[in-house]
Amino acid sequence: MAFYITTPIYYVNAAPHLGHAYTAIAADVMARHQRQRGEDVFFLTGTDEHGEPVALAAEREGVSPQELADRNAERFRALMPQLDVSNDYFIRTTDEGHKVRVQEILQRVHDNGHVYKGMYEGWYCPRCADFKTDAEIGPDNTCPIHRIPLDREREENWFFRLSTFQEQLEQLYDGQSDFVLPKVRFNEARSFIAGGLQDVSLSRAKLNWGVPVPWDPEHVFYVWFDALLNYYTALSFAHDGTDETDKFWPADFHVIGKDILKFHAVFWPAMLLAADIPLPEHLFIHGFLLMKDASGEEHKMSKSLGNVLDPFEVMDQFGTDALRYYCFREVSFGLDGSVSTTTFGERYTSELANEYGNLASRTLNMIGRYCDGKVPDVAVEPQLAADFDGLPAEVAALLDRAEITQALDRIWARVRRLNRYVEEKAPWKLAKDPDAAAELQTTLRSLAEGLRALTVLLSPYMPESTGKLLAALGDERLELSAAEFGDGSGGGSIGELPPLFPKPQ
Ligand code: ME8
Repeated sequence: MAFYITTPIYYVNAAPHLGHAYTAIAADVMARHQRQRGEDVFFLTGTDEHGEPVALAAEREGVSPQELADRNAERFRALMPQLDVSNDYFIRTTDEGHKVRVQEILQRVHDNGHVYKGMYEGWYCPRCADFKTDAEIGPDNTCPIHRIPLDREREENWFFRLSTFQEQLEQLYDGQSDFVLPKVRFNEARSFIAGGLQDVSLSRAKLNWGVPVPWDPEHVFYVWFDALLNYYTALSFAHDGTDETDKFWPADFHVIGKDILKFHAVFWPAMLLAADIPLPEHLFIHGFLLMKDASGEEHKMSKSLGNVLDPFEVMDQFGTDALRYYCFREVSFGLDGSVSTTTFGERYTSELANEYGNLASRTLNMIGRYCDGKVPDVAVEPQLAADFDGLPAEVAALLDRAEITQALDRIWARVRRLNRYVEEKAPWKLAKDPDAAAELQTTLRSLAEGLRALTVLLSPYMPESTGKLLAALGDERLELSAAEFGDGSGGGSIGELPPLFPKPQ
């Protein structure tokens, strides 16, 4: 079965920050989990390079938009392997293959009668590239996201007849309650539609940094339609010479932040309907990572507000896996939540180093010391097995709804369960009692098995450290079925385990 997942494509107006890394890691956890289930996964990320956000930033820096795009796209592309993000392709909207497909599809939308020329007048945020509706305008005509004054725009544009899709979109939402997840965002999109849809600009006459409109080359396409189409166009040219659209479309999940809900939950399905293209299965809309600014107030982390946690610095200090773990443990995926270097350090020490890292090293040390480095070939403890029963299926069901934090919490509860088991059994005491030899063997076999089973489930979250631990446990299978407690066998030799979460530099 094919599974197709995407992140937003990021603006190349500035360098990446933790907010961008966050969505990429989330989609990566889901992609890796689906691969564990044997799905044929296509995972797409990339950069959004046209439109005002990029043209204006280039002007400020005194370089051409293409130069700025080339420089910053490289930084986003390089970020992915550093985050251990396993994307199958990295699309840039300046890719020739993308531009050609955008023109083809939007020409079809035009030919299908969904386009007309008209005059736009209203408020516009050049950073969001968004024509704001009345309900989306902050105090004194400012952008509530970027906190900058909105521009009053008046220009002749090509319009997309969004209003004519009102009923079809209502039917979509009424018929598919998990089209947008979580529920709170579904309701937000549904009420935006119920509020009445107005036609939206499809082209800009004022700008030349974009994909030219084939039937009116003085215009370029409004950047949002060019950008949204990346999810569809990439499949036609990502794998040189093979068009994989039929194999992977419709997408299973678009994972995005709540700032771009309207474009994805309203404009995008309408545009696809207009182009006779099937709709994606699900959108998952996550919240914002917040961080205190210089005055101690909490805001959305964003480059323009200057309150960003630099993912590169964090990874240098604590490692990539720690960053991947922290993002989803600290902030419940879907909600807004605050991050800080203080809570990062705390979780690193108390959870990763103490609860998980120490559990692993203690278990392996005891097997080394008391069992000659071999996992005892005896049956597992039934009581402990019962506490793991159904866990892989539970994790899979949660991740099917992109509930990344809840799935991680379930797994972590088993990390804690194993720690309690060690304390209950106190194998170092059993080792001193010749009558307890069998109990010691059962204990260490069960600990090794529990650790192995939950480590298979943790591997999409922390691919590097889990890989090292599974290698040391002598069983590197990653498929989901291998995550059943009891699926591993005793008798194998354990290997060296390097410190998984050493004291930070
Ligand atoms: O909007 N917390 O690009 P963008 C959580 N090019 N996520 C955050 C975040 C934060 N503080 N800051 C950014 C665009 N993000 C368009 C998208 S898609 C067809 C076009 C993440 O560079 C989050 O995923 O502004 C958000 O939706 C995205 O970055 C916005 O990235």
